[in-house]
Amino acid sequence: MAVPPSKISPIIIVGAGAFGLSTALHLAHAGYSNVTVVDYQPYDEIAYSTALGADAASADMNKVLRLSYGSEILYQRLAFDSLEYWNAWNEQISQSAPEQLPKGLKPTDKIWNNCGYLRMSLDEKLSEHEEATLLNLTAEGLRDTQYILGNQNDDARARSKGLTRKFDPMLRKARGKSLTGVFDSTAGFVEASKCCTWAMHLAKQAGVKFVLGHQGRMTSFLKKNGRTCGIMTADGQRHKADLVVLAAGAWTPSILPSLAPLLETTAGSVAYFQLPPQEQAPELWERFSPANFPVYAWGGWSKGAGLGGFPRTETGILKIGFRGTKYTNYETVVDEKGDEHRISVPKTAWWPRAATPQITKQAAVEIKDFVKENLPELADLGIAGCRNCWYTDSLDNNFVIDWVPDDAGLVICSGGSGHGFKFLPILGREVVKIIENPTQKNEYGKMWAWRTQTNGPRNGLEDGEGGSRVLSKQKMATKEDWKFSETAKL
Ligand SMILES: Cc1cc2nc3c(=O)[nH]c(=O)nc-3n(C[C@H](O)[C@H](O)[C@H](O)COP(=O)(O)OP(=O)(O)OC[C@H]3O[C@@H](n4cnc5c(N)ncnc54)[C@H](O)[C@@H]3O)c2cc1C
Ligand SMILES: *[C@@H]1O[C@H](CO)[C@@H](O)[C@H](O)[C@H]1NC(C)=O
Ligand SMILES: CC(=O)N[C@H]1CO[C@H](CO)[C@@H](O)[C@@H]1O
Repeated sequence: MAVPPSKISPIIIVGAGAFGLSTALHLAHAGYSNVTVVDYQPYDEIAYSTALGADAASADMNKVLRLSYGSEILYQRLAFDSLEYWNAWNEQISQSAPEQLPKGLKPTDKIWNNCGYLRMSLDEKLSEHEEATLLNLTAEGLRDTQYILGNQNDDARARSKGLTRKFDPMLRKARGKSLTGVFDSTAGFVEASKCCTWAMHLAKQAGVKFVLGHQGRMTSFLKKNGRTCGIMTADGQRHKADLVVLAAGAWTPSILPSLAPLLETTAGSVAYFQLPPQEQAPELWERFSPANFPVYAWGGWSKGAGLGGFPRTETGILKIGFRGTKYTNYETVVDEKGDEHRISVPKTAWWPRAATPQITKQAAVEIKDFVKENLPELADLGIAGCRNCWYTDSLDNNFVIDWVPDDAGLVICSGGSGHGFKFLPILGREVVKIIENPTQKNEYGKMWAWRTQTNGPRNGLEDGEGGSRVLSKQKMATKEDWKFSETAKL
Protein backbone atom coordinates (compact mmCIF):
# COMPACT_ATOMS: atom_id res chain seq x y z
CA MET A 1 0.00 0.00 0.00
CA ALA A 2 1.14 3.49 -0.85
CA VAL A 3 2.22 5.53 2.17
CA PRO A 4 1.70 9.26 1.66
CA PRO A 5 4.59 11.31 3.05
CA SER A 6 4.33 13.71 5.96
CA LYS A 7 5.10 17.40 5.54
CA ILE A 8 8.62 16.89 6.86
CA SER A 9 9.34 13.65 4.99
CA PRO A 10 12.36 13.73 2.71
CA ILE A 11 11.06 13.59 -0.88
CA ILE A 12 13.28 13.16 -3.93
CA ILE A 13 12.20 14.01 -7.45
CA VAL A 14 14.27 12.52 -10.27
CA GLY A 15 14.23 14.87 -13.25
CA ALA A 16 14.05 18.67 -13.50
CA GLY A 17 11.94 18.81 -16.66
CA ALA A 18 8.44 20.27 -16.74
CA PHE A 19 6.93 17.37 -14.78
CA GLY A 20 9.55 17.28 -12.04
CA LEU A 21 9.66 21.06 -11.66
CA SER A 22 5.90 21.38 -11.42
CA THR A 23 5.73 18.61 -8.83
CA ALA A 24 8.48 20.26 -6.78
CA LEU A 25 6.81 23.67 -6.88
CA HIS A 26 3.44 22.41 -5.79
CA LEU A 27 4.82 20.13 -3.09
CA ALA A 28 6.71 23.07 -1.63
CA HIS A 29 3.66 25.31 -1.83
CA ALA A 30 1.61 22.62 -0.13
CA GLY A 31 4.00 22.75 2.82
CA TYR A 32 6.41 19.88 2.16
CA SER A 33 9.66 21.15 3.58
CA ASN A 34 12.25 18.59 2.49
CA VAL A 35 11.96 18.30 -1.30
CA THR A 36 15.06 17.67 -3.42
CA VAL A 37 15.20 17.52 -7.21
CA VAL A 38 18.08 15.70 -8.86
CA ASP A 39 19.08 15.99 -12.51
CA TYR A 40 22.36 15.20 -14.23
CA GLN A 41 22.05 18.27 -16.39
CA PRO A 42 23.76 21.30 -14.80
CA TYR A 43 20.68 23.39 -15.57
CA ASP A 44 21.64 26.18 -13.19
CA GLU A 45 24.76 26.78 -15.30
CA ILE A 46 23.40 26.10 -18.79
CA ALA A 47 19.90 27.55 -18.28
CA TYR A 48 18.29 24.63 -20.14
CA SER A 49 20.18 25.59 -23.30
CA THR A 50 19.94 22.96 -26.01
CA ALA A 51 23.15 24.34 -27.51
CA LEU A 52 24.97 23.64 -24.25
CA GLY A 53 23.83 20.06 -23.88
CA ALA A 54 20.26 20.07 -22.59
CA ASP A 55 18.40 17.40 -24.54
CA ALA A 56 15.25 16.83 -22.49
CA ALA A 57 11.91 17.48 -24.18
CA SER A 58 11.39 20.39 -21.79
CA ALA A 59 14.56 22.15 -22.97
CA ASP A 60 13.56 23.89 -26.17
CA MET A 61 13.13 27.28 -27.79
CA ASN A 62 9.37 26.99 -27.97
CA LYS A 63 6.36 24.77 -27.39
CA VAL A 64 2.73 25.26 -28.32
CA LEU A 65 0.39 26.45 -25.62
CA ARG A 66 -3.09 25.58 -26.76
CA LEU A 67 -6.20 25.57 -24.65
CA SER A 68 -8.42 23.77 -27.14
CA TYR A 69 -8.42 20.02 -26.73
CA GLY A 70 -10.98 18.39 -29.00
CA SER A 71 -13.34 16.39 -26.83
CA GLU A 72 -10.79 16.09 -24.02
CA ILE A 73 -12.45 18.58 -21.77
CA LEU A 74 -10.33 17.76 -18.69
CA TYR A 75 -7.14 18.85 -20.45
CA GLN A 76 -8.94 21.89 -21.79
CA ARG A 77 -9.85 22.97 -18.26
CA LEU A 78 -6.37 22.26 -16.96
CA ALA A 79 -4.90 24.33 -19.78
CA PHE A 80 -7.16 27.25 -18.88
CA ASP A 81 -6.03 26.92 -15.26
CA SER A 82 -2.40 26.97 -16.36
CA LEU A 83 -3.01 30.16 -18.33
CA GLU A 84 -3.54 32.16 -15.14
CA TYR A 85 -0.06 31.22 -14.03
CA TRP A 86 1.50 31.87 -17.42
CA ASN A 87 0.07 35.39 -17.40
CA ALA A 88 1.21 35.98 -13.83
CA TRP A 89 4.69 34.65 -14.59
CA ASN A 90 5.09 37.04 -17.54
CA GLU A 91 4.07 39.85 -15.25
CA GLN A 92 6.45 38.83 -12.46
CA ILE A 93 9.40 38.53 -14.83
CA SER A 94 8.71 41.90 -16.43
CA GLN A 95 8.65 43.53 -13.00
CA SER A 96 11.90 41.97 -11.82
CA ALA A 97 15.22 43.76 -11.82
CA PRO A 98 17.84 42.00 -13.97
CA GLU A 99 19.84 40.92 -10.92
CA GLN A 100 16.76 39.31 -9.36
CA LEU A 101 16.40 36.96 -12.30
CA PRO A 102 18.25 33.67 -12.72
CA LYS A 103 20.90 33.20 -15.40
CA GLY A 104 19.17 32.91 -18.78
CA LEU A 105 16.30 35.33 -18.09
CA LYS A 106 15.96 39.08 -18.53
CA PRO A 107 13.06 41.39 -17.62
CA THR A 108 12.05 41.87 -21.26
CA ASP A 109 11.52 38.12 -21.73
CA LYS A 110 7.95 37.18 -22.39
CA ILE A 111 8.00 33.45 -21.72
CA TRP A 112 4.39 33.04 -22.84
CA ASN A 113 3.33 34.72 -26.09
CA ASN A 114 -0.32 34.78 -27.07
CA CYS A 115 0.41 35.01 -30.80
CA GLY A 116 -2.52 32.74 -31.75
CA TYR A 117 -2.67 29.32 -33.36
CA LEU A 118 -3.73 28.68 -36.94
CA ARG A 119 -4.93 25.14 -37.57
CA MET A 120 -5.07 24.54 -41.31
CA SER A 121 -6.89 21.68 -43.03
CA LEU A 122 -5.45 19.99 -46.08
CA ASP A 123 -8.70 18.92 -47.66
CA GLU A 124 -10.79 22.11 -47.69
CA LYS A 125 -12.99 20.97 -44.82
CA LEU A 126 -12.66 21.00 -41.07
CA SER A 127 -11.60 17.70 -39.50
CA GLU A 128 -13.75 15.80 -37.01
CA HIS A 129 -11.26 16.71 -34.32
CA GLU A 130 -11.68 20.36 -35.23
CA GLU A 131 -15.48 20.08 -35.12
CA ALA A 132 -15.27 18.42 -31.70
CA THR A 133 -13.00 21.18 -30.47
CA LEU A 134 -15.46 23.85 -31.61
CA LEU A 135 -18.38 22.01 -30.01
CA ASN A 136 -16.63 21.66 -26.69
CA LEU A 137 -15.45 25.25 -26.67
CA THR A 138 -18.98 26.36 -27.47
CA ALA A 139 -20.29 24.29 -24.55
CA GLU A 140 -17.81 26.05 -22.28
CA GLY A 141 -18.89 29.47 -23.57
CA LEU A 142 -15.66 30.03 -25.47
CA ARG A 143 -16.71 29.88 -29.11
CA ASP A 144 -15.88 33.57 -29.54
CA THR A 145 -12.20 32.80 -29.05
CA GLN A 146 -12.23 30.74 -32.27
CA TYR A 147 -12.42 32.03 -35.84
CA ILE A 148 -13.39 29.75 -38.71
CA LEU A 149 -11.61 31.12 -41.78
CA GLY A 150 -14.11 32.36 -44.32
CA ASN A 151 -17.02 32.41 -41.86
CA GLN A 152 -18.62 35.84 -42.28
CA ASN A 153 -19.41 36.44 -38.63
CA ASP A 154 -16.02 35.29 -37.50
CA ASP A 155 -14.27 37.38 -40.14
CA ALA A 156 -16.15 40.47 -39.02
CA ARG A 157 -15.23 39.83 -35.39
CA ALA A 158 -11.62 39.27 -36.38
CA ARG A 159 -11.46 42.50 -38.38
CA SER A 160 -12.70 44.51 -35.43
CA LYS A 161 -9.93 43.00 -33.31
CA GLY A 162 -7.20 43.38 -35.95
CA LEU A 163 -6.61 39.63 -36.08
CA THR A 164 -7.08 38.96 -39.78
CA ARG A 165 -3.40 39.46 -40.63
CA LYS A 166 -2.74 36.17 -38.87
CA PHE A 167 -5.30 34.21 -40.88
CA ASP A 168 -3.17 33.67 -43.97
CA PRO A 169 0.44 33.98 -42.81
CA MET A 170 1.62 31.69 -45.63
CA LEU A 171 0.01 34.03 -48.20
CA ARG A 172 -1.84 31.07 -49.70
CA LYS A 173 -4.66 33.09 -51.20
CA ALA A 174 -2.28 35.50 -52.93
CA ARG A 175 -0.61 32.45 -54.40
CA GLY A 176 -3.92 31.07 -55.71
CA LYS A 177 -4.16 28.26 -53.17
CA SER A 178 -7.06 27.20 -50.96
CA LEU A 179 -7.19 28.10 -47.29
CA THR A 180 -9.33 26.23 -44.75
CA GLY A 181 -8.96 26.18 -41.03
CA VAL A 182 -9.53 27.78 -37.67
CA PHE A 183 -7.62 30.54 -35.94
CA ASP A 184 -7.52 30.01 -32.19
CA SER A 185 -6.92 33.33 -30.44
CA THR A 186 -6.40 31.77 -27.01
CA ALA A 187 -3.20 29.97 -27.95
CA GLY A 188 0.43 30.75 -28.72
CA PHE A 189 3.81 29.52 -27.59
CA VAL A 190 5.94 29.39 -24.50
CA GLU A 191 9.73 29.73 -24.53
CA ALA A 192 10.33 26.37 -22.95
CA SER A 193 13.92 26.62 -21.70
CA LYS A 194 13.24 30.02 -20.16
CA CYS A 195 10.06 28.67 -18.55
CA CYS A 196 12.02 25.88 -16.88
CA THR A 197 14.66 28.33 -15.71
CA TRP A 198 11.93 30.45 -14.15
CA ALA A 199 10.14 27.48 -12.56
CA MET A 200 13.41 26.28 -11.04
CA HIS A 201 13.99 29.76 -9.65
CA LEU A 202 10.50 29.78 -8.08
CA ALA A 203 11.01 26.30 -6.67
CA LYS A 204 14.30 27.36 -5.07
CA GLN A 205 12.57 30.38 -3.56
CA ALA A 206 9.95 28.03 -2.13
CA GLY A 207 12.68 25.99 -0.44
CA VAL A 208 13.24 23.15 -2.91
CA LYS A 209 16.84 21.89 -3.08
CA PHE A 210 18.44 21.02 -6.40
CA VAL A 211 21.31 18.58 -6.87
CA LEU A 212 22.47 19.07 -10.45
CA GLY A 213 25.22 17.75 -12.67
CA HIS A 214 27.22 14.59 -11.97
CA GLN A 215 26.04 14.37 -8.33
CA GLY A 216 22.48 14.59 -9.55
CA ARG A 217 22.66 11.59 -11.85
CA MET A 218 20.54 8.83 -10.37
CA THR A 219 22.12 5.43 -10.89
CA SER A 220 19.74 3.18 -8.93
CA PHE A 221 16.93 3.06 -6.41
CA LEU A 222 17.58 2.21 -2.79
CA LYS A 223 15.20 -0.55 -1.70
CA LYS A 224 14.10 -1.99 1.62
CA ASN A 225 11.85 -5.04 1.54
CA GLY A 226 10.92 -4.23 -2.02
CA ARG A 227 9.96 -0.68 -1.16
CA THR A 228 11.83 2.28 -2.65
CA CYS A 229 13.49 4.26 0.12
CA GLY A 230 15.78 6.61 -1.79
CA ILE A 231 18.21 6.76 -4.66
CA MET A 232 21.89 6.33 -5.31
CA THR A 233 23.66 8.95 -7.43
CA ALA A 234 26.70 8.78 -9.69
CA ASP A 235 29.00 10.22 -7.02
CA GLY A 236 28.24 7.21 -4.81
CA GLN A 237 25.94 9.13 -2.45
CA ARG A 238 22.93 7.39 -0.96
CA HIS A 239 19.99 9.77 -0.67
CA LYS A 240 17.31 8.43 1.68
CA ALA A 241 13.74 9.44 1.05
CA ASP A 242 10.25 8.51 2.21
CA LEU A 243 9.03 9.13 -1.32
CA VAL A 244 10.76 9.14 -4.69
CA VAL A 245 8.97 10.70 -7.66
CA LEU A 246 10.32 9.45 -10.98
CA ALA A 247 9.95 12.22 -13.57
CA ALA A 248 12.78 11.37 -15.94
CA GLY A 249 10.93 12.09 -19.19
CA ALA A 250 12.05 9.94 -22.11
CA TRP A 251 14.51 8.10 -19.85
CA THR A 252 11.73 6.90 -17.53
CA PRO A 253 10.90 3.49 -19.09
CA SER A 254 14.56 2.48 -19.12
CA ILE A 255 14.90 3.41 -15.44
CA LEU A 256 11.72 1.50 -14.53
CA PRO A 257 11.28 -1.30 -17.09
CA SER A 258 7.94 -2.39 -15.60
CA LEU A 259 6.56 0.72 -17.32
CA ALA A 260 7.40 -0.58 -20.77
CA PRO A 261 3.91 -1.97 -21.53
CA LEU A 262 2.50 1.46 -20.77
CA LEU A 263 5.08 4.02 -21.88
CA GLU A 264 7.24 4.20 -24.97
CA THR A 265 10.01 6.63 -25.75
CA THR A 266 9.67 8.03 -29.28
CA ALA A 267 11.23 10.83 -31.31
CA GLY A 268 9.64 13.74 -33.07
CA SER A 269 11.69 15.51 -35.74
CA VAL A 270 12.51 19.19 -35.76
CA ALA A 271 14.22 21.33 -38.40
CA TYR A 272 15.46 24.89 -38.02
CA PHE A 273 15.56 27.65 -40.60
CA GLN A 274 17.82 30.57 -39.79
CA LEU A 275 16.81 33.96 -41.17
CA PRO A 276 19.62 36.14 -42.52
CA PRO A 277 20.79 38.88 -40.10
CA GLN A 278 18.02 41.32 -39.29
CA GLU A 279 19.69 44.28 -41.01
CA GLN A 280 19.93 42.26 -44.23
CA ALA A 281 16.35 41.00 -44.23
CA PRO A 282 14.25 43.29 -42.05
CA GLU A 283 11.06 42.40 -43.93
CA LEU A 284 11.48 38.67 -43.20
CA TRP A 285 12.11 39.40 -39.52
CA GLU A 286 8.99 41.53 -39.45
CA ARG A 287 6.85 39.09 -41.37
CA PHE A 288 7.74 36.08 -39.21
CA SER A 289 7.66 37.91 -35.89
CA PRO A 290 5.12 36.71 -33.29
CA ALA A 291 3.30 40.01 -33.75
CA ASN A 292 2.47 39.04 -37.33
CA PHE A 293 2.85 35.31 -37.56
CA PRO A 294 1.04 32.67 -35.47
CA VAL A 295 1.88 29.18 -34.34
CA TYR A 296 0.43 26.86 -36.96
CA ALA A 297 -0.47 23.25 -37.67
CA TRP A 298 -0.73 21.90 -41.17
CA GLY A 299 -3.30 19.12 -41.44
CA GLY A 300 -3.43 18.49 -37.71
CA TRP A 301 -0.39 18.36 -35.53
CA SER A 302 -1.03 15.71 -32.95
CA LYS A 303 -3.69 14.10 -35.11
CA GLY A 304 -3.14 14.20 -38.86
CA ALA A 305 -0.17 15.06 -41.06
CA GLY A 306 1.79 16.03 -38.00
CA LEU A 307 3.42 19.21 -39.26
CA GLY A 308 3.56 22.52 -37.52
CA GLY A 309 5.72 25.42 -36.57
CA PHE A 310 6.32 28.69 -34.81
CA PRO A 311 7.02 32.33 -35.50
CA ARG A 312 10.71 33.26 -35.51
CA THR A 313 12.63 33.40 -32.25
CA GLU A 314 14.49 36.47 -31.03
CA THR A 315 17.56 35.12 -32.83
CA GLY A 316 15.68 34.65 -36.12
CA ILE A 317 15.11 30.89 -36.04
CA LEU A 318 11.96 29.34 -37.49
CA LYS A 319 11.34 25.91 -36.04
CA ILE A 320 9.25 23.39 -37.96
CA GLY A 321 8.33 20.03 -36.45
CA PHE A 322 7.20 16.72 -37.93
CA ARG A 323 5.47 14.11 -35.82
CA GLY A 324 3.63 12.21 -38.56
CA THR A 325 5.91 9.30 -37.69
CA LYS A 326 7.37 9.07 -34.21
CA TYR A 327 10.49 6.93 -34.21
CA THR A 328 11.60 4.39 -31.63
CA ASN A 329 15.10 3.32 -30.60
CA TYR A 330 15.22 -0.09 -28.94
CA GLU A 331 18.24 -1.03 -26.84
CA THR A 332 18.97 -3.66 -24.23
CA VAL A 333 18.35 -2.35 -20.73
CA VAL A 334 19.43 -4.35 -17.69
CA ASP A 335 17.19 -3.92 -14.64
CA GLU A 336 18.22 -4.07 -10.97
CA LYS A 337 17.74 -7.84 -10.80
CA GLY A 338 20.04 -8.26 -13.79
CA ASP A 339 17.23 -9.14 -16.20
CA GLU A 340 17.47 -7.80 -19.74
CA HIS A 341 14.70 -5.87 -21.49
CA ARG A 342 14.43 -4.40 -24.95
CA ILE A 343 13.22 -0.84 -24.40
CA SER A 344 13.10 2.27 -26.55
CA VAL A 345 15.55 4.87 -25.23
CA PRO A 346 16.48 8.36 -26.43
CA LYS A 347 19.27 8.98 -28.90
CA THR A 348 20.08 12.67 -28.88
CA ALA A 349 22.88 14.98 -29.93
CA TRP A 350 24.30 14.46 -26.43
CA TRP A 351 23.08 11.09 -25.22
CA PRO A 352 24.26 8.37 -24.87
CA ARG A 353 27.25 10.20 -26.35
CA ALA A 354 27.82 13.39 -28.32
CA ALA A 355 26.90 12.91 -31.98
CA THR A 356 26.01 15.07 -34.95
CA PRO A 357 22.23 15.43 -34.88
CA GLN A 358 20.40 13.78 -37.74
CA ILE A 359 16.72 13.54 -38.54
CA THR A 360 15.29 10.91 -40.86
CA LYS A 361 15.10 11.43 -44.57
CA GLN A 362 11.34 10.99 -44.32
CA ALA A 363 11.08 13.88 -41.85
CA ALA A 364 13.37 16.09 -43.93
CA VAL A 365 11.31 15.41 -47.06
CA GLU A 366 7.99 16.10 -45.28
CA ILE A 367 9.30 19.35 -43.86
CA LYS A 368 10.76 20.45 -47.20
CA ASP A 369 7.52 19.61 -49.02
CA PHE A 370 5.63 21.71 -46.51
CA VAL A 371 8.05 24.59 -46.96
CA LYS A 372 7.83 24.44 -50.77
CA GLU A 373 4.04 24.50 -50.54
CA ASN A 374 3.69 27.11 -47.83
CA LEU A 375 6.84 29.09 -47.13
CA PRO A 376 8.79 29.08 -50.40
CA GLU A 377 10.85 32.05 -49.22
CA LEU A 378 12.59 29.74 -46.74
CA ALA A 379 13.72 27.31 -49.44
CA ASP A 380 16.70 29.46 -50.39
CA LEU A 381 17.86 29.33 -46.81
CA GLY A 382 17.79 25.53 -46.56
CA ILE A 383 17.63 23.65 -43.29
CA ALA A 384 20.20 25.04 -40.86
CA GLY A 385 19.92 22.52 -38.05
CA CYS A 386 17.84 19.67 -36.72
CA ARG A 387 16.95 17.72 -33.64
CA ASN A 388 15.21 14.55 -32.56
CA CYS A 389 13.11 15.53 -29.58
CA TRP A 390 12.12 12.58 -27.37
CA TYR A 391 8.59 12.12 -26.19
CA THR A 392 7.33 9.72 -23.57
CA ASP A 393 4.18 8.34 -25.16
CA SER A 394 1.62 6.43 -23.15
CA LEU A 395 -0.66 3.86 -24.71
CA ASP A 396 -3.52 6.38 -24.87
CA ASN A 397 -1.63 9.71 -24.81
CA ASN A 398 -2.81 10.42 -21.27
CA PHE A 399 -0.11 11.18 -18.71
CA VAL A 400 0.97 8.49 -16.25
CA ILE A 401 0.98 9.86 -12.71
CA ASP A 402 0.42 7.33 -9.97
CA TRP A 403 1.90 5.26 -7.20
CA VAL A 404 3.84 2.37 -8.63
CA PRO A 405 1.96 -0.88 -7.83
CA ASP A 406 3.50 -2.88 -4.99
CA ASP A 407 5.90 -0.11 -4.01
CA ALA A 408 4.92 2.13 -1.10
CA GLY A 409 7.74 4.57 -1.81
CA LEU A 410 7.64 5.34 -5.52
CA VAL A 411 5.43 7.58 -7.65
CA ILE A 412 5.72 7.83 -11.41
CA CYS A 413 5.15 11.21 -13.05
CA SER A 414 5.60 10.95 -16.80
CA GLY A 415 3.89 10.09 -20.06
CA GLY A 416 3.74 13.65 -21.41
CA SER A 417 2.84 12.16 -24.80
CA GLY A 418 3.81 15.24 -26.75
CA HIS A 419 1.46 17.66 -25.01
CA GLY A 420 2.65 18.05 -21.43
CA PHE A 421 4.71 21.21 -21.45
CA LYS A 422 1.87 23.73 -21.35
CA PHE A 423 0.88 22.34 -17.95
CA LEU A 424 4.21 23.19 -16.31
CA PRO A 425 2.62 25.70 -13.92
CA ILE A 426 -0.34 23.55 -12.91
CA LEU A 427 0.44 19.85 -13.27
CA GLY A 428 1.97 19.60 -9.80
CA ARG A 429 -1.33 20.67 -8.24
CA GLU A 430 -2.81 17.38 -9.39
CA VAL A 431 0.36 15.40 -8.64
CA VAL A 432 0.17 16.49 -5.00
CA LYS A 433 -3.44 15.27 -4.81
CA ILE A 434 -2.44 11.91 -6.24
CA ILE A 435 0.42 11.63 -3.74
CA GLU A 436 -1.82 12.57 -0.83
CA ASN A 437 -4.84 10.48 -1.81
CA PRO A 438 -3.60 7.22 -3.29
CA THR A 439 -6.99 5.55 -3.08
CA GLN A 440 -9.41 8.44 -3.49
CA LYS A 441 -8.62 9.82 -6.89
CA ASN A 442 -10.31 12.66 -8.68
CA GLU A 443 -10.95 12.57 -12.44
CA TYR A 444 -7.32 13.50 -13.24
CA GLY A 445 -5.95 10.85 -10.91
CA LYS A 446 -8.18 8.27 -12.56
CA MET A 447 -7.25 9.36 -16.08
CA TRP A 448 -3.52 9.19 -15.32
CA ALA A 449 -3.57 5.99 -13.25
CA TRP A 450 -1.13 3.15 -13.82
CA ARG A 451 -2.93 1.04 -16.40
CA THR A 452 -2.42 -1.92 -18.63
CA GLN A 453 -3.97 -2.94 -21.87
CA THR A 454 -2.94 -6.05 -23.65
CA ASN A 455 -4.94 -6.03 -26.86
CA GLY A 456 -6.02 -3.59 -29.54
CA PRO A 457 -4.18 -0.51 -30.76
CA ARG A 458 -2.02 1.10 -28.11
CA ASN A 459 -0.78 4.27 -29.74
CA GLY A 460 1.79 2.32 -31.76
CA LEU A 461 3.31 0.79 -28.65
CA GLU A 462 2.07 -2.61 -29.80
CA ASP A 463 4.51 -2.45 -32.76
CA GLY A 464 7.51 -2.74 -30.49
CA GLU A 465 10.82 -3.47 -32.04
CA GLY A 466 9.26 -5.29 -34.97
CA GLY A 467 7.52 -2.14 -36.16
CA SER A 468 8.50 0.06 -39.05
CA ARG A 469 9.14 3.13 -36.88
CA VAL A 470 12.43 1.87 -35.50
CA LEU A 471 15.13 4.47 -36.07
CA SER A 472 17.74 1.95 -37.22
CA LYS A 473 15.42 0.99 -40.09
CA GLN A 474 15.27 4.58 -41.39
CA LYS A 475 17.38 6.39 -43.94
CA MET A 476 18.84 9.42 -42.24
CA ALA A 477 18.97 12.81 -43.94
CA THR A 478 22.41 14.00 -45.00
CA LYS A 479 23.38 17.67 -45.23
CA GLU A 480 22.70 17.30 -48.94
CA ASP A 481 19.11 16.36 -48.10
CA TRP A 482 18.78 19.58 -46.09
CA LYS A 483 19.09 21.64 -49.26
CA PHE A 484 16.30 22.50 -51.62
CA SER A 485 18.07 21.48 -54.78
CA GLU A 486 15.21 22.62 -57.02
CA THR A 487 15.63 26.22 -55.91
CA ALA A 488 19.40 26.02 -55.85
CA LYS A 489 19.30 25.29 -59.56
CA LEU A 490 17.23 28.37 -60.41
C1 LIG B 1 9.17 17.35 -30.45
C2 LIG B 1 8.30 17.63 -29.25
C3 LIG B 1 7.37 18.63 -29.33
C4 LIG B 1 6.54 18.90 -28.26
N1 LIG B 1 5.65 19.91 -28.37
C5 LIG B 1 4.88 20.25 -27.32
C6 LIG B 1 4.01 21.36 -27.42
O1 LIG B 1 3.98 22.03 -28.47
N2 LIG B 1 3.25 21.69 -26.35
C7 LIG B 1 3.30 20.97 -25.20
O2 LIG B 1 2.58 21.31 -24.27
N3 LIG B 1 4.13 19.90 -25.08
C8 LIG B 1 4.91 19.52 -26.12
N4 LIG B 1 5.75 18.46 -26.02
C9 LIG B 1 5.71 17.63 -24.81
C10 LIG B 1 6.53 18.19 -23.68
O3 LIG B 1 7.78 18.61 -24.16
C11 LIG B 1 6.70 17.10 -22.64
O4 LIG B 1 5.43 16.56 -22.28
C12 LIG B 1 7.36 17.61 -21.38
O5 LIG B 1 8.42 18.49 -21.68
C13 LIG B 1 7.85 16.42 -20.58
O6 LIG B 1 8.53 16.85 -19.43
P1 LIG B 1 9.18 15.79 -18.47
O7 LIG B 1 9.61 16.54 -17.27
O8 LIG B 1 8.28 14.63 -18.31
O9 LIG B 1 10.44 15.19 -19.26
P2 LIG B 1 11.84 15.85 -19.73
O10 LIG B 1 11.69 17.22 -20.16
O11 LIG B 1 12.46 14.87 -20.66
O12 LIG B 1 12.70 15.87 -18.39
C14 LIG B 1 13.22 14.73 -17.80
C15 LIG B 1 14.47 15.09 -17.02
O13 LIG B 1 14.97 13.93 -16.36
C16 LIG B 1 16.37 13.99 -16.35
N5 LIG B 1 16.90 12.65 -16.13
C17 LIG B 1 16.80 11.58 -16.94
N6 LIG B 1 17.43 10.53 -16.41
C18 LIG B 1 17.95 10.93 -15.22
C19 LIG B 1 18.73 10.30 -14.21
N7 LIG B 1 19.12 9.03 -14.32
N8 LIG B 1 19.10 11.03 -13.15
C20 LIG B 1 18.75 12.33 -13.03
N9 LIG B 1 18.00 12.98 -13.96
C21 LIG B 1 17.62 12.28 -15.04
C22 LIG B 1 16.71 14.58 -17.72
O14 LIG B 1 18.00 15.16 -17.74
C23 LIG B 1 15.61 15.62 -17.87
O15 LIG B 1 16.00 16.88 -17.42
C24 LIG B 1 6.62 18.15 -27.07
C25 LIG B 1 7.57 17.13 -26.98
C26 LIG B 1 8.42 16.88 -28.05
C27 LIG B 1 9.44 15.78 -27.91
C1 LIG C 1 15.85 16.12 4.79
O1 LIG C 1 15.94 14.73 4.76
C2 LIG C 1 17.28 14.22 4.81
C3 LIG C 1 17.21 12.71 4.63
O2 LIG C 1 16.49 12.11 5.67
C4 LIG C 1 17.94 14.64 6.11
O3 LIG C 1 19.27 14.17 6.13
C5 LIG C 1 17.90 16.14 6.23
O4 LIG C 1 18.41 16.54 7.49
C6 LIG C 1 16.46 16.65 6.06
N1 LIG C 1 16.48 18.10 5.99
C7 LIG C 1 15.64 18.84 6.70
C8 LIG C 1 15.76 20.31 6.53
O5 LIG C 1 14.82 18.35 7.46
C1 LIG D 1 -18.60 19.66 -22.21
C2 LIG D 1 -18.74 19.14 -23.61
O1 LIG D 1 -19.27 19.79 -24.46
N1 LIG D 1 -18.24 17.96 -23.84
C3 LIG D 1 -18.33 17.32 -25.13
C4 LIG D 1 -17.00 17.38 -25.85
O2 LIG D 1 -17.09 16.67 -27.06
C5 LIG D 1 -17.43 15.31 -26.91
C6 LIG D 1 -17.39 14.66 -28.29
O3 LIG D 1 -17.42 15.58 -29.33
C7 LIG D 1 -18.78 15.17 -26.27
O4 LIG D 1 -19.08 13.81 -26.08
C8 LIG D 1 -18.76 15.88 -24.96
O5 LIG D 1 -20.04 15.86 -24.40
